[in-house]
Amino acid sequence: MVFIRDKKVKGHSYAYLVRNEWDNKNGKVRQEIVKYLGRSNKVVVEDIPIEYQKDPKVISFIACHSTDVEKMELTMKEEMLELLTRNDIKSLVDIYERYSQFYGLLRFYERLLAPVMYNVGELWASGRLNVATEHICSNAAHSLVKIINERISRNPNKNRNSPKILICTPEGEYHSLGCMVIESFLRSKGYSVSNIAPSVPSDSVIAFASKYDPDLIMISMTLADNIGAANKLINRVLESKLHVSHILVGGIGIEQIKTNNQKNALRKVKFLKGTKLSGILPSIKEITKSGPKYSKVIRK
Ligand code: B12
Repeated sequence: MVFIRDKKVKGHSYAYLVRNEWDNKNGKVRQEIVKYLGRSNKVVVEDIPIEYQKDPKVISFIACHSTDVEKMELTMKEEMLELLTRNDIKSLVDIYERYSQFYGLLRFYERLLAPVMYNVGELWASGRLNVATEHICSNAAHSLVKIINERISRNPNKNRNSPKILICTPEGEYHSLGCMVIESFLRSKGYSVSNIAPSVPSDSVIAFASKYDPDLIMISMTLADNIGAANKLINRVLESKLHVSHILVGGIGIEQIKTNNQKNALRKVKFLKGTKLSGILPSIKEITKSGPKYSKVIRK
């Protein structure tokens, strides 16, 4: 068993990788220094001998002390890509647990899972990853987020004053991981969320929403080509008798699209360009800040 000892000298912390060895002669545990690692806040995974790099005690020490977290994240992203291609869900959950216990769920999605999936897309687009392996990666990522969501549902953190949210994609849009990730994060914050992605015809969205009665609808668009379907859905929601106060549209597919902000503001539609996961909660809070009971637009 190894651990990292933190030794203070003249106000500075220095780290030593230490191994516990059983000493048969003395009948007790002996501590042996494996490696001097230098200043504690500068220790990175690469400083650790390879056989100990995945040790939870080592990872947590680096996470707590290192100012060079980016290097650790880089290593974790490489590891995740490899695990996704092998569909190794157990090890992916392990990385999620190791990372999120220090940095939280939001950062896990934003700094590890999403960038790794974007990388999968680039590797596929440049012919360095075949379609089958891309699909394996996507399926494995979905399985991981499903497990995380099940864990969140077991420890609900319901906030009765928060708006009810419906997440969907326009018809023809099959990218659904972004929706699952948003669902996961909002649920962890106590929101009541229904995620009906991917690709639901507008009529079915309206039919479902009439029963669920959401305060907000979030539309996720990954392919710019789906703007027609997204507009159709927006118009159908606005024409319906749904009590929806706002429709938020986001996802990488809206980046290149020209939007008429004035017209959209009147229609209570917001295109949130460049909004990552961390920007979603502030956006929701901004439009619902008028009070906890949160005024709905009632259309007759
Ligand atoms: C997995 C994947 C697939 C899977 C999807 C499976 C599934 N059930 O989701 C499959 C294999 C089906 C697929 C198919 C296709 N794909 Co694809 N796919 C991807 C890939 C690799 C990852 C997507 C992903 O999971 N991202 C991770 C999530 C977490 O990120 P996200 O979706 O962006 O969501 C975040 C933010 O955008 C934001 N957000 C999202 N929605 C919303 C909504 C609101 C309101 C807000 C505020 C914020 C917000 O928050 C989210 C969380 O952080 C991407 C690569 C990429 N760059 O995204 C390519 C990619 C999107 N696909 C691409 C293409 C071309 C296709 C196909 C056309 C390929 C083909 N020829 O068949 C088809 C189209 C299918 C369809 N009609 O939808 C291209 C799109 C290029 C473009 N610019 O148009 C990409 C970019 C790959 C590439 N580099 O070329 N794909």
